Amino acid sequence: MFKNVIVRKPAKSMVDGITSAPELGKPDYELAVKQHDAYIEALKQCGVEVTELEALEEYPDACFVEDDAVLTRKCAIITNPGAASRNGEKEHIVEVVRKFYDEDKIAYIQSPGTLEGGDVMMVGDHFYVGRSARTNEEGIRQFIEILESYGLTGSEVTLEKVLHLKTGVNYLENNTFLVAGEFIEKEEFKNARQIIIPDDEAYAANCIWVNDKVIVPTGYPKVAQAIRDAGYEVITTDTSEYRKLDGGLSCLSLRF
Ligand code: CIR
Repeated sequence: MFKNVIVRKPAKSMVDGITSAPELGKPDYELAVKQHDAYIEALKQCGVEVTELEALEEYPDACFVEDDAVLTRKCAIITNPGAASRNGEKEHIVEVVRKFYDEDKIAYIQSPGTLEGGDVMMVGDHFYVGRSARTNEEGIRQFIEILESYGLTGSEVTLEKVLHLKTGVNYLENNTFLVAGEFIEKEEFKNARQIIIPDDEAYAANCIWVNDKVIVPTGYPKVAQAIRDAGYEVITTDTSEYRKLDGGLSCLSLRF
């Protein structure tokens, strides 16, 4: 169960955030703020306490807080984002992380290692880490070493087609994974209960389980129904403006 969630308000500069899909157009900032408020409401319906951080104008992608830290039940790991324009976000996330974790329980990924939280998927005490354009081998090595020092484990997952691991696979607890595209056939997830994401709803592979409810992006009816059929209560919330920046539901929060 999660008790806390950290989010960061989108900055006006978000319209200049990194995107691989410029054809979707620039995000509408006012709408993004409304969607962020609705996202917080959805989280509150799941019974968590939400800490909302101020926007950081100098970092257009800083609302995607998930990439800046990995918060586990035993320790916090401050990442070293591989995207140059995002790297300094880590200096800001550590301030709030210190409110929840003692300094001796906070570890840091160091250069030349890079790692972004969007590449980390927690499955109980095991953490799958995607090796991506943002997360490198050395970052993964350090990450697993830190996990092991706290009695946790980690393993690398290769990925080819998506930005982050959790762009394509997410864990809904109860041995159940949402899997899209290249992840459907992966050894790691093959023997689990899979909810397969159809290609035309691929963006909705990024849903979040929060205390037995699953938050699903608005506009992906097949995925929402499949998750209901698997026995979960579904809450939908619109993330259209974040999608324009390759961002999904998980990216917008740290849940712990
Ligand atoms: C980026 O490219 O870094 C942002 N525009 C989107 C980050 C999405 N984060 C995530 O998947 N965890």
